[in-house]
Amino acid sequence: MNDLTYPPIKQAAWRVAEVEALFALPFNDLIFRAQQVHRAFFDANRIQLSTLLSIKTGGCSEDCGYCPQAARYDTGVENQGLLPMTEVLDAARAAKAAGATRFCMGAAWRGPKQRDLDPVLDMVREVKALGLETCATLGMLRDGQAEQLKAAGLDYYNHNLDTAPEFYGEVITTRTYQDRLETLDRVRGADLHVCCGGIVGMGESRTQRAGLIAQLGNLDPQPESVPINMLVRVEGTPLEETEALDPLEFVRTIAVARIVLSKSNVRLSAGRGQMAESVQALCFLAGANSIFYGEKLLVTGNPDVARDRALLDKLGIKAQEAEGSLGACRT
Ligand code: SAM
Ligand code: DTB
Ligand code: SF4
Repeated sequence: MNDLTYPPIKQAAWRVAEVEALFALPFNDLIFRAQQVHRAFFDANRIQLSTLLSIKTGGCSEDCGYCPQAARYDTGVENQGLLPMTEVLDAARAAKAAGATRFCMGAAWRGPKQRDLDPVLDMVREVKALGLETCATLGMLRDGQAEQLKAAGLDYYNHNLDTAPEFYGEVITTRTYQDRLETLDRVRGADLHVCCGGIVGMGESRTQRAGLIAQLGNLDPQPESVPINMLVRVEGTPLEETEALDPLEFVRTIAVARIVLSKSNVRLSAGRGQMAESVQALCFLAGANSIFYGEKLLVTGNPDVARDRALLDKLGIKAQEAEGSLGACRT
């Protein structure tokens, strides 16, 4: 059994039952433990800001039940081919000027073909040259592709496990859990930083939320960055009518992620647009130390920059600055 007290001593793999035991703690005890872990590894009043840009939108062949960009669901998303370099660089410059330290380029692909990857490599080079950390999320990678991204200057690759293995088949059938693990292996093998998390509020059970976090915690090494997304329920997707997750259960999920993934940046990701500021503040208290920053996620909305700045000011939270931002999660 893992020691649930401070300091966290983790020798063996996380078992789902251990992670569930964290979820079952009284709320105040859970948050207290998450704060202790958070403060052992991070400045508790500093967060990292990542800005997303959809560089290729819609028309995706996959069937991810949450996703507005899957071609098979009628969600009103307008398909758009790969953006020209100038638009990507304008967005990256604006993100940097607004205070983001990382720029994440997302593409609605099952995975990139070589002819898709070549222009993305150029984008990575140019965005990196602006002095931003670079991240890409392009779907499944084949042998050699992660190395090409690394050589172009990519810092992070985002590829999510999304949910527990036991619930996964209810949400996605066009790629397996194992496919995802293999892409993560390729990313790690190319010495890229791994950004890997999931989505909650898709109708999974608490045990399955614990299952997702156990999976993430047992990646070896653990991912440097862990996005925890609250499902954005988009009209036309199979998950549009899913019952909303209790916000306090979301806060618990963040706290458990913080305890299990003690040295990772835990990102309070999609869903902030629909989330009360008080709930976001509880997420920061529970150990979230990163957000998506900027008016848009990929195709859905996110709080605007002025609103986020005001919230951070109210909480006395400072944005991480560009230099040294990799250090905090590489200890
Ligand atoms: N197409 C690539 C892939 O799926 O690997 C990369 C982009 S995809 C949109 C990146 C991630 O966004 C998904 O793995 C999922 O975790 C998250 N996501 C997509 N739609 C979402 C939604 N409606 N609510 C919350 N998260 C979502
Ligand atoms: C992640 O975990 N969340 C981001 C990013 N990685 C690519 C995407 C969230 C997407 C939310 C719905 C949308 O706008 O498409
Ligand atoms: Fe395609 Fe990615 Fe959306 Fe799945 S999550 S449908 S792979 S864009």
